[in-house]
Amino acid sequence: MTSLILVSGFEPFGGERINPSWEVARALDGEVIEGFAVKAIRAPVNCVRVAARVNDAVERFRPRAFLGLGQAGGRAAISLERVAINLFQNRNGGHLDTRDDARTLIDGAPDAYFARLPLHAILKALRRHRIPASISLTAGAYACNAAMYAALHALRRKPDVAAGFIHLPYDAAQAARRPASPSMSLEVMERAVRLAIATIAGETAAQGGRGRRAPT
Ligand code: PCA
Repeated sequence: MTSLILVSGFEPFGGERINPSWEVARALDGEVIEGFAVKAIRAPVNCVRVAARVNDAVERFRPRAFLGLGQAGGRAAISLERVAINLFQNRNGGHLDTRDDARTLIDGAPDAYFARLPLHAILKALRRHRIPASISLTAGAYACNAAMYAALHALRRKPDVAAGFIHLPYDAAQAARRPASPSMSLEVMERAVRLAIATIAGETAAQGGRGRRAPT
């Protein structure tokens, strides 16, 4: 029996022509990976709007797992995000500056959620396939964090549904315009996300009936 994994990617932003997260999500759309059928959704780069889009998609598709993808230009490796925070600013960069305009994403909701993904198992699978990867302690406070937070919040009463977020580097063509920036080919990123989904599927199958998913 196939289960559905919802995979979100973002539209291009910041003057880019593509966003590797959407390129990977759409490449995998419809594929069945270890019994998980991929349903890709394309999200807007706006914290409030992406949170609503993710929440609607979780309600509509009732997925067995959620994996958000986003572009983290400047990072050299596939980043497996561990934490999503209930804070947003509609500005990329990660620094809370003197304007201090960060706001609560969902009023009354917890300050943070931890990813509910087998992060260490995914990390091992990626390294075994010689793909640079690491676990990241911040998804920032922009639209990617908002997507991850919204998914974990929407699924808070469904602890057996895996949910989390992966940041991807620039793809090689994007980095050609900034030769000092690290990059990765779309093909390798696609392989990485496929491996992550296979690992999530394996863990979900093993989990079956074992109850609450432990944080990794
Ligand atoms: N990256 C941004 C938002 C959309 C995207 O692909 C982020 O890291 O928040």
